[in-house]
Amino acid sequence: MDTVELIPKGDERGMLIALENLKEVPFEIRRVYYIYGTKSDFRRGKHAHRNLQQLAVCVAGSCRFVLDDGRERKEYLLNRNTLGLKIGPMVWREMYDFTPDCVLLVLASQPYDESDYVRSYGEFLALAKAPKSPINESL
Ligand code: T46
Repeated sequence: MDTVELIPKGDERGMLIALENLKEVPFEIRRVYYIYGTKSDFRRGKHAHRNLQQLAVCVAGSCRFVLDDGRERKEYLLNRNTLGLKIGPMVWREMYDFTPDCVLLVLASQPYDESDYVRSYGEFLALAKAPKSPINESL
Protein backbone atom coordinates (compact mmCIF):
# COMPACT_ATOMS: atom_id res chain seq x y z
CA MET A 1 0.00 0.00 0.00
CA ASP A 2 1.49 3.27 -0.97
CA THR A 3 0.96 6.60 -2.58
CA VAL A 4 2.77 8.15 -5.52
CA GLU A 5 3.11 11.85 -6.29
CA LEU A 6 2.22 12.58 -9.92
CA ILE A 7 4.09 15.45 -11.49
CA PRO A 8 1.95 17.92 -13.46
CA LYS A 9 3.35 19.51 -16.59
CA GLY A 10 2.07 23.03 -16.62
CA ASP A 11 2.28 26.01 -18.90
CA GLU A 12 0.20 29.10 -19.55
CA ARG A 13 -2.58 26.97 -21.08
CA GLY A 14 -3.13 24.79 -18.02
CA MET A 15 -2.02 21.43 -16.64
CA LEU A 16 -1.42 17.88 -17.86
CA ILE A 17 -0.46 14.71 -16.00
CA ALA A 18 0.87 11.71 -17.95
CA LEU A 19 0.78 8.13 -16.67
CA GLU A 20 3.04 5.60 -18.41
CA ASN A 21 3.62 1.89 -18.06
CA LEU A 22 6.40 1.05 -15.61
CA LYS A 23 7.05 4.73 -14.88
CA GLU A 24 4.39 6.49 -12.83
CA VAL A 25 2.40 3.24 -13.04
CA PRO A 26 4.38 0.33 -11.55
CA PHE A 27 2.92 -2.30 -13.92
CA GLU A 28 1.78 -2.77 -17.53
CA ILE A 29 -1.66 -1.19 -17.89
CA ARG A 30 -4.19 -3.69 -19.27
CA ARG A 31 -7.42 -1.92 -18.29
CA VAL A 32 -8.71 1.52 -17.40
CA TYR A 33 -12.01 2.34 -15.73
CA TYR A 34 -13.49 5.27 -13.88
CA ILE A 35 -16.09 5.57 -11.17
CA TYR A 36 -18.38 8.58 -10.91
CA GLY A 37 -21.82 9.54 -9.65
CA THR A 38 -21.38 7.55 -6.43
CA LYS A 39 -23.79 8.69 -3.73
CA SER A 40 -22.03 9.97 -0.61
CA ASP A 41 -23.75 7.50 1.75
CA PHE A 42 -22.61 4.38 -0.18
CA ARG A 43 -19.40 2.41 0.32
CA ARG A 44 -17.88 0.72 -2.72
CA GLY A 45 -15.23 -1.96 -3.01
CA LYS A 46 -15.48 -4.29 0.00
CA HIS A 47 -13.30 -6.89 -1.65
CA ALA A 48 -9.69 -7.83 -2.31
CA HIS A 49 -8.03 -9.09 -5.48
CA ARG A 50 -5.89 -12.22 -5.62
CA ASN A 51 -3.43 -10.90 -8.23
CA LEU A 52 -4.54 -7.52 -9.56
CA GLN A 53 -2.42 -4.40 -9.16
CA GLN A 54 -4.04 -1.01 -9.52
CA LEU A 55 -3.30 2.70 -9.36
CA ALA A 56 -6.22 4.95 -8.35
CA VAL A 57 -6.34 8.71 -8.88
CA CYS A 58 -9.21 11.05 -8.03
CA VAL A 59 -9.11 13.24 -11.13
CA ALA A 60 -12.01 15.37 -9.82
CA GLY A 61 -13.60 15.76 -6.39
CA SER A 62 -12.53 13.50 -3.56
CA CYS A 63 -13.15 10.20 -1.84
CA ARG A 64 -11.61 8.16 0.93
CA PHE A 65 -10.08 4.70 0.79
CA VAL A 66 -9.38 2.22 3.52
CA LEU A 67 -6.77 -0.40 2.63
CA ASP A 68 -6.35 -3.46 4.82
CA ASP A 69 -3.65 -6.07 4.23
CA GLY A 70 -4.90 -8.36 6.99
CA ARG A 71 -2.43 -6.93 9.51
CA GLU A 72 -3.14 -3.21 9.43
CA ARG A 73 -5.76 -0.85 8.04
CA LYS A 74 -4.76 2.51 6.59
CA GLU A 75 -7.04 5.34 5.54
CA TYR A 76 -6.32 7.65 2.62
CA LEU A 77 -8.00 10.84 1.47
CA LEU A 78 -7.73 11.20 -2.31
CA ASN A 79 -8.48 14.89 -2.75
CA ARG A 80 -6.06 16.02 -5.46
CA ASN A 81 -5.31 14.77 -8.95
CA THR A 82 -1.57 14.64 -8.25
CA LEU A 83 -1.93 11.80 -5.72
CA GLY A 84 -1.93 8.19 -6.89
CA LEU A 85 -2.82 5.30 -4.60
CA LYS A 86 -1.12 2.00 -5.37
CA ILE A 87 -3.19 -1.04 -4.45
CA GLY A 88 -1.41 -4.38 -4.60
CA PRO A 89 -2.77 -7.91 -4.56
CA MET A 90 -4.46 -9.27 -1.44
CA VAL A 91 -5.46 -5.90 -0.05
CA TRP A 92 -9.02 -5.39 1.14
CA ARG A 93 -10.31 -2.02 -0.09
CA GLU A 94 -13.33 0.12 0.66
CA MET A 95 -14.09 3.53 -0.83
CA TYR A 96 -16.46 6.03 0.76
CA ASP A 97 -17.24 9.73 1.32
CA PHE A 98 -17.46 10.37 -2.43
CA THR A 99 -18.15 14.00 -3.27
CA PRO A 100 -20.86 14.46 -5.95
CA ASP A 101 -18.22 15.59 -8.48
CA CYS A 102 -15.81 12.71 -7.74
CA VAL A 103 -14.31 10.93 -10.73
CA LEU A 104 -12.07 8.10 -9.58
CA LEU A 105 -9.77 6.88 -12.36
CA VAL A 106 -8.31 3.39 -11.92
CA LEU A 107 -5.51 1.81 -13.98
CA ALA A 108 -5.32 -1.96 -13.66
CA SER A 109 -2.74 -4.62 -14.48
CA GLN A 110 -5.24 -7.21 -15.79
CA PRO A 111 -8.52 -7.39 -17.70
CA TYR A 112 -11.71 -7.68 -15.67
CA ASP A 113 -11.94 -11.15 -14.11
CA GLU A 114 -14.56 -11.91 -11.49
CA SER A 115 -12.59 -14.97 -10.33
CA ASP A 116 -9.79 -12.65 -9.14
CA TYR A 117 -12.15 -11.05 -6.56
CA VAL A 118 -12.29 -12.15 -2.92
CA ARG A 119 -15.62 -10.79 -1.72
CA SER A 120 -15.77 -12.40 1.75
CA TYR A 121 -13.74 -10.62 4.44
CA GLY A 122 -13.38 -13.92 6.33
CA GLU A 123 -11.93 -15.64 3.27
CA PHE A 124 -9.64 -12.65 2.66
CA LEU A 125 -8.27 -12.82 6.22
CA ALA A 126 -7.64 -16.55 5.93
CA LEU A 127 -5.82 -16.06 2.59
CA ALA A 128 -3.85 -13.04 3.86
CA LYS A 129 -2.64 -14.93 6.91
CA ALA A 130 -1.80 -18.13 5.02
CA PRO A 131 1.93 -18.74 4.53
CA LYS A 132 3.04 -17.35 1.18
CA SER A 133 4.51 -19.58 -1.47
CA PRO A 134 7.90 -18.40 -2.85
CA ILE A 135 6.24 -17.28 -6.11
CA ASN A 136 3.87 -14.94 -4.21
CA GLU A 137 6.54 -13.52 -1.94
CA SER A 138 8.08 -11.55 -4.77
CA LEU A 139 4.77 -9.77 -5.61
C1 T46 B 1 -11.63 -2.09 -7.31
C2 T46 B 1 -12.29 -0.82 -6.94
C3 T46 B 1 -11.31 0.30 -6.66
C4 T46 B 1 -16.92 -4.41 -15.27
O1 T46 B 1 -17.75 -4.91 -16.06
N1 T46 B 1 -15.62 -4.23 -15.68
C5 T46 B 1 -14.69 -3.68 -14.87
O2 T46 B 1 -13.54 -3.51 -15.27
C6 T46 B 1 -15.07 -3.32 -13.53
C7 T46 B 1 -14.05 -2.72 -12.55
C8 T46 B 1 -16.37 -3.52 -13.13
N2 T46 B 1 -17.28 -4.06 -14.00
C9 T46 B 1 -18.67 -4.21 -13.58
C10 T46 B 1 -18.89 -5.22 -12.46
C11 T46 B 1 -20.11 -4.65 -11.73
O3 T46 B 1 -21.29 -5.08 -12.37
O4 T46 B 1 -19.11 -2.95 -13.05
C12 T46 B 1 -19.97 -3.14 -11.94
C13 T46 B 1 -19.47 -2.41 -10.71
O5 T46 B 1 -18.24 -3.04 -10.27
P1 T46 B 1 -17.87 -3.22 -8.73
O6 T46 B 1 -19.09 -3.44 -7.94
O7 T46 B 1 -16.80 -4.27 -8.63
O8 T46 B 1 -17.27 -1.77 -8.38
P2 T46 B 1 -16.51 -1.29 -7.07
O9 T46 B 1 -16.53 0.17 -7.11
O10 T46 B 1 -17.03 -1.96 -5.85
O11 T46 B 1 -14.99 -1.81 -7.25
C14 T46 B 1 -14.20 -1.35 -8.32
C15 T46 B 1 -13.45 -2.49 -8.99
O12 T46 B 1 -14.35 -3.54 -9.35
C16 T46 B 1 -12.40 -3.08 -8.07
O13 T46 B 1 -11.54 -3.91 -8.83
O14 T46 B 1 -10.52 -2.36 -6.86
O15 T46 B 1 -13.27 -0.37 -7.87
